[in-house]
Amino acid sequence: MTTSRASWQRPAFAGLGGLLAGYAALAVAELIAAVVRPEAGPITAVGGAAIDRTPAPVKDWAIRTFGEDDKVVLQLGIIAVLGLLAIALGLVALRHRRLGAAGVLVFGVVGALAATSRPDSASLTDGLPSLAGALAGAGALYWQIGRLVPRTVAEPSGASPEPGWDRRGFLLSAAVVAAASTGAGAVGRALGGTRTRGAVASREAVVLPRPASPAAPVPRGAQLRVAGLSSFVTPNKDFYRVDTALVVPKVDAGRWQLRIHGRGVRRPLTLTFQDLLGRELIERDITLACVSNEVGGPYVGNARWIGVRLSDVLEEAGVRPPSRGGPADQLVARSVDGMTLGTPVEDVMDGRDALLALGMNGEPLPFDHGFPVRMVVPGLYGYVSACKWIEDIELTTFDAYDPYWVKRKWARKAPVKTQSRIDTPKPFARPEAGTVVVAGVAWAQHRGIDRVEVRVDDGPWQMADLATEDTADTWRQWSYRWAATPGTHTLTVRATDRTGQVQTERRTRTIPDGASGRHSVVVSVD
Ligand SMILES: Nc1nc2c(c(=O)[nH]1)N[C@H]1C(S)=C(S)[C@@H](COP(=O)(O)O)O[C@H]1N2
Ligand SMILES: [Mo]
Repeated sequence: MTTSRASWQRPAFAGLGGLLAGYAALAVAELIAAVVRPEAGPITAVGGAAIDRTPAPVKDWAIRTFGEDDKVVLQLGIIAVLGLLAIALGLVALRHRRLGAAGVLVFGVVGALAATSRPDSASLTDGLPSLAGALAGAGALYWQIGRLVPRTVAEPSGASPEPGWDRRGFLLSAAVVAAASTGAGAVGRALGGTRTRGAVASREAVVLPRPASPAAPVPRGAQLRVAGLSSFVTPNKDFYRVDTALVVPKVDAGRWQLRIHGRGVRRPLTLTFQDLLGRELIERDITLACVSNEVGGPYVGNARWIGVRLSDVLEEAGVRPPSRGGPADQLVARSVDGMTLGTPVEDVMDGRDALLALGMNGEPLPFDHGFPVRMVVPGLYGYVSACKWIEDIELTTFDAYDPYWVKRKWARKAPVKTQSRIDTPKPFARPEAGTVVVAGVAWAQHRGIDRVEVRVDDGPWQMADLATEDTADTWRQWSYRWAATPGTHTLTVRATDRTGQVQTERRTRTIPDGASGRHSVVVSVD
């Protein structure tokens, strides 16, 4: 009675069994990861390991193509590949049951290696989630496929034995695997939820004290009224996010500590969040920019930060900059997720307002932007200064240590390049002939913007109107009233900083120390 079963059914069921085994593996792995460490889950670990190994040009391409969705795309990609491999292993298992199960284990080992190789991986226990998941997956596969193996049914009549397989048995085992995996996944998520609840509660409990040194109000003239122009202060929800974290670290401020140690540190310090809240706080407007920002790109934003002056803390620890005989020229900041960023000690102690920031635009730092504490240094790209979720500062030298991005071919030192961007009109806009307001932003943090000019096609450079400057550490809006004539035109912008440096025309890639060149926009005037 079982021989008439359509021949496609066994392979189809084997594929389904493979998929469910993969599901079981991931669900059990995530459950164990919720106990061990959320970042040690296989998708996060493999994704993170992939990010660590992605060559800079590919990473740049991904950021360009997928923007801030790059992480979602990566994770969906991993899941899709794992799904296909799981189906394949199901089919292998149909022929060689042990081999299929062993294949699942191999993936477990790969996941475990990825997890323990991450920079934030403190111990071998990070391999546990993948290994446990693989064991569960291998077991689930072996068991389900067992139902698909033909049994030799002895016929009472003595006729030739009829091969049969247990369709109901398979469907039952598949249902059990699916239900158990869903249950494991749900428990894992619930456990993960309690972990993050403490961090969320600690953030909600933060009351930012009044800064001893408040920022002056933003001058009224700093914000031009032009539709389509970036707002002078970037709201937190719109602030760009660039980091390698597939799971945003949720740190409980009550347990957070920052250690300051290393070469030339005469008094090593360990500071709690309360310690920082109790210190003299300063408030500053600082524009942050990413080295991966293309000319005209979106990875730049301006916020009002509250925090402790980093140089105050360093001086208390007995640190002297190289210019005053200090032995350390590099400050390496390390985050809870193992990221390392290296900043020149000279820069953070030269009088600029380098911050250990606790607040952003009037609220505690959002988790995405580094709660509870991050660094912000005016004038330096984020990857050499703006460590989010910071927990350790080590004084060392540039000779002795290369941080994360430098190991990946980015420059050791990276001051922000003078840049400008046209926000409006947008590329390929079709404005009406007549007066068209061209406007945008320009930045040269810590030097300040002195002049912005606009050129139409190959015409002469025309002076744009500058908005009032807030500080030399912030970007500056500009506008230009263009008498637009019908036809297709190219608008180009260039800025000059207060050192007299004109934004170069020379186009470079973002690697190794930031894109240069001028932003232009093509429009056709009706
Ligand atoms: N822990 C950690 N801090 C980090 C990064 C990171 O990947 N991990 N990325 C840096 C980079 S490249 C930039 S440009 C800024 C971006 O800060 P934002 O996401 O708050 O805009 O954070 C910096 N700090
Ligand atoms: Mo960046």
